Amino acid sequence: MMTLTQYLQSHASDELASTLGTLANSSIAISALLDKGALAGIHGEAGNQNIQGEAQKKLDVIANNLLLDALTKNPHCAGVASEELDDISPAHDDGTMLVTFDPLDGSSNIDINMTVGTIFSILPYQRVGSQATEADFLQKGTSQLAAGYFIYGTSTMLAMTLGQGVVMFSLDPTTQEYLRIDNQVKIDESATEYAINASNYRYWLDPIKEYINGLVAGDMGIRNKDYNMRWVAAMIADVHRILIRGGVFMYPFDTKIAGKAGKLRLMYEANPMSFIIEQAGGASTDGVVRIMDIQPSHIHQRIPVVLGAKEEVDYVKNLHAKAGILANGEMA
Ligand code: AFP
Repeated sequence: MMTLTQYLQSHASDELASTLGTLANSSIAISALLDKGALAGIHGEAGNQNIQGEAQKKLDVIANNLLLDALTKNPHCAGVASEELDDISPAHDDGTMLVTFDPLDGSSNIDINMTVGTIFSILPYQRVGSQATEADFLQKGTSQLAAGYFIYGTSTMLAMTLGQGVVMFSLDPTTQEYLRIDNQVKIDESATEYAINASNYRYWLDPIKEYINGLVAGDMGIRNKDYNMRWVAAMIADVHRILIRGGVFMYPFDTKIAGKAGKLRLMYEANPMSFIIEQAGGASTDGVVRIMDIQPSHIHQRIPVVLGAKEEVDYVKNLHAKAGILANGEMA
């Protein structure tokens, strides 16, 4: 079986391969800590809040520091931005890569022994020779050189794209090496499974209410077929399920918290996952426009997300268009 190192040697530039290698090594360390669990003292709160105002779990902080430390030591890395840190961290002025990451997506799952993961996105650095600033990171998702996630589930896996399809690896616990298990991950255009946090129903806009009403009605409603529902509360796990057996995932615009356009972060969650999903044949939108075409306005920007099976994503987009929604919930 092909190892990740062998794959990167033949598919990526030296700089990209080295950056991805650093991410992979950090993921192996995070995976080992998760395996030890309570015995490694990683459960519970760290006692701080991140920039998003969310309580940080101990392992959030540990994983963040591990990645930050390893990436800023990599000479190819010009700067790093983490979901957990207020500001970006400049690294090597001569580096050619910028890395954004969510060190532990789904961190509320740690204490209940359920799936979490690390999401990453690699962007080109355009001002080699100068110190990286936040503005350098504000590139559209279409600029990504690579994106992916490490999922710490019943086994540790990596799903990744370099812009030529999606490839999946599994961590061999004996050799501590990632081995390729799938070279052509594909998502069906149609779906019978959806993922949404339905407790937010009363805060959604009408097109999402109408869409979910149709799915819940199953073969007695407008969609004329039954749908199943799953919600792991870790985007990483919901996206992984979609890559394996299809479906659609949503964290749509809601009015729960004034001024917040959805919950998920454009640079750490939405863009990397959109790159993966599109490269596997799926689609991704904020309800109105393609997520990877959105010009980021700031590093911690939030965005509504609907991604997965193309037919379902198009259906949701049509409902938004019919209702005259222009962008992020604005009415025509
Ligand atoms: P945490 O990393 O703070 O647990 O958030 C995970 C997440 O951003 C995303 O991975 C989930 O899909 C979503 O939040 C779950 O949100 P709800 O708790 O509102 O269901």
